[in-house]
Amino acid sequence: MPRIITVAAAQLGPIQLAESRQSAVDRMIRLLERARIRGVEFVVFPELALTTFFPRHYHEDLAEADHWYETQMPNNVTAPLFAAAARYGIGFHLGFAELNTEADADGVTRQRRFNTSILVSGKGDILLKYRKVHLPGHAEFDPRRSTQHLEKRYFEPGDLGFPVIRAPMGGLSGLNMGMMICNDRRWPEAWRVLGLQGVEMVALGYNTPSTNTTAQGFEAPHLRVFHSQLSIQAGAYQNATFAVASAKAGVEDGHELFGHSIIVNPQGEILAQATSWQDELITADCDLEQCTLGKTTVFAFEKHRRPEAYGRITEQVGAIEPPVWSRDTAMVSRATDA
Ligand code: CDT
Repeated sequence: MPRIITVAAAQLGPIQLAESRQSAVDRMIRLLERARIRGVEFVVFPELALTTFFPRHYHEDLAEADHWYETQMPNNVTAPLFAAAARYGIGFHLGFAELNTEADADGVTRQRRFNTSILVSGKGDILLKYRKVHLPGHAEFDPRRSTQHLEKRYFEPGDLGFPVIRAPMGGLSGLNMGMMICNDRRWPEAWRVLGLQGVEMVALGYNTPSTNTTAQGFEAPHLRVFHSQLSIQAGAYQNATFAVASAKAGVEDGHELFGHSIIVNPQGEILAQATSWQDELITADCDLEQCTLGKTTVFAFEKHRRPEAYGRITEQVGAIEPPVWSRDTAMVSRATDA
């Protein structure tokens, strides 16, 4: 029985500061309607899809930013999106800011803020939640930047790891699905943790500025898209998985996001790519059998991985400079290698 699923990246054009969540949800429902006509079974919406990319706006008092977050999901505003998806039998991925109030072991309530995404089934059930691990940017206002990127102020690093679930999706009784959010795509460790759970489909939302205001001339704008696609294509290939990467695009609050949403196969090839800075649906038929080649040959992890050589990946955060070469260190290194 072939395992084929039709998927879409539902790119969103800009959501301006004053645009309401209700309007963003209406736009997403229109994209779902187009998805239904094209026979799509799973749709990926971007990171922080309900509002403008608010981490570019500085609030001294964190509480002043609380209106950007969702305290429950679904809620009154997003319920129509869940209902539309269930009506059409289409599963979806949605990124949003999560404000969670919880009591710690001592009974003290604490507010926790995460950059979150969820996978929702074609029946409207939340199947899996992920909280962004790799938060880019900075925590304090940076006067040298023309665009602030305050994710480290507004979110704490995700505490759920990189989970994968075997989920019913479209006509398939089970599909191994995982998520990452924006900056995560640049980290091979994130892909490999998903790969080690047999992931077959990675849903990924992003908001990436077209220019890096701290690059000081070392990163031409065309390289920004190149680096995004390089990371997604390499991650998909090296873990033998499909990836559906959906962007926010265009000029939002005066700041440009580069779009270029893509769907990638397990060979690392781009199957579909957005060409506008608007709301745009790109689709592809994904034959999951295409994951088998990589998973059973070059990237048959159980045969070829050598975790005993990868200790630094989990033991160390920053780079540690190597010893300076000398005849003595060369001898030591030969002795250690032997
Ligand atoms: N949203 C997000 O993670 N954006 C980052 C921009 C990094 S520039 C500070 C990205 O990796 O695309």
